[in-house]
Amino acid sequence: MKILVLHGPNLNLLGRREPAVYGSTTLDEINASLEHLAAELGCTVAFMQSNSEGALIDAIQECAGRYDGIVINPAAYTHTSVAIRDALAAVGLPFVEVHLSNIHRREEFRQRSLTAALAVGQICGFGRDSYLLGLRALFSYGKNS
Ligand code: CA2
Repeated sequence: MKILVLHGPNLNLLGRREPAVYGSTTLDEINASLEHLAAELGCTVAFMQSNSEGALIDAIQECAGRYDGIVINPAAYTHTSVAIRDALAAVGLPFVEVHLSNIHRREEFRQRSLTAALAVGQICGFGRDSYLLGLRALFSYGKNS
């Protein structure tokens, strides 16, 4: 099973800014943990981060025929991007939406996700573990379907 992990805008700053909100773990450290877990599960993971909506959409479209599923943190685009939602719908692959913070206990504008209704599920509020739980969940969903 091949899974793409997509990180949205500003997540490249993780561990370097706003540690009180997003923790002190860097994106490279999150990716390394995911690599480790993927090896344990017996699947492969690839990673992509972009601050650009169009680049994220291109990456989602390019998943067709290459990946079996997507773990995505669309970051701020979660709350705004009909285009990312449409790309996820068009590619038709199972995906899990993850967030470091619990978006449901934050500002009202963060509580709405345009993508979650298309996802297999959403995991939020567990920091780095949201990604690890997301990978585990997508892997077992894929194995059982
Ligand atoms: O909790 C999450 O994972 C979010 O997707 C993170 C987004 C935010 O817009 C969503 O509402 C929830 C923000 C990512 C920005 O990450 C930063 C990391 C360090 C410093 C500044 C921003």
